[in-house]
Amino acid sequence: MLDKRLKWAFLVVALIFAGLPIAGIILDILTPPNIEVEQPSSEAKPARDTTTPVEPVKADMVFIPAGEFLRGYNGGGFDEKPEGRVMLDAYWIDRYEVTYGAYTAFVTATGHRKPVSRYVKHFDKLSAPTQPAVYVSWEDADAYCRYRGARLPTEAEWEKAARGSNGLLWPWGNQDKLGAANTGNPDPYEFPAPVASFPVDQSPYGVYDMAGNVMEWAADWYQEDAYRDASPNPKGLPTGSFKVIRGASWETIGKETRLTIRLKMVPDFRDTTIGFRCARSSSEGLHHRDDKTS
Ligand SMILES: [Ca+2]
Ligand SMILES: [Ca+2]
Repeated sequence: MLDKRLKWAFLVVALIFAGLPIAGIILDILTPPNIEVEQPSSEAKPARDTTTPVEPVKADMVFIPAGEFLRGYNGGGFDEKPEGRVMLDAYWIDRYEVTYGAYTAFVTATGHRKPVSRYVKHFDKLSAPTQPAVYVSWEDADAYCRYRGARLPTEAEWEKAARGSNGLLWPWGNQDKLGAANTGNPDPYEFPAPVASFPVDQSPYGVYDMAGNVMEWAADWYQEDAYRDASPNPKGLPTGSFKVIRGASWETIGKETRLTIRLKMVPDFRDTTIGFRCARSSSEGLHHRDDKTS
């Protein structure tokens, strides 16, 4: 009797095992196609790394020590004469032209007017975050620098930062060099280049794009015979009709790109060839690295 039950039990088990592969095939058909369900991870990453700034060019300022520099050029135009040594206190100046990215952040934060109008052509070629801000009036530039706790450089500060203390005519020396700065002469950029794209256009103090890229507003009212007065820390007249513009631009054609050339423009003028950088007196907040040890 027991023997018979064992035989039955064995038969049932054998039938079950034999049926498994068939059941597997049937189940396989009934199972929907392979769909991977994303498992929530405890180490989920944010969509964007918020610690990385969108603006890749930092507001880096260069320290210009106190001392004399050679201002003007006797071989130049009437307003570049006479050349002479002028004393300046220490100051800081932006290593780069103010970028479109930095200026846009200022516009967003303050509601200041945008650097564009229906008269601006090729805006898409002028508005990358690392390109210099253009189409800014003197007042716009002044407002941006104040927002940053800085100010526009005086004409003398701009000139010393560009030429060094011994009066170079270009940041790299006393001879013009085609393609060394972004001008309208042959070079790889038809429009403003991202700041510091021309390593040769770097002054003895390491300030970029003083020869080219965009022309730059200075703080002073333009005065034709300003260089006759060799007083220290010149700031120009208290009022006037035109503000000073220095340096050449991506549209400047020909040899008139030397650093001593002085231009003037009404302060509310805006153009895609004009940008700016900011400065700050050494007593206005920042301290030179060496000051820490003294
Ligand atoms: Ca060019
Ligand atoms: Ca420039």
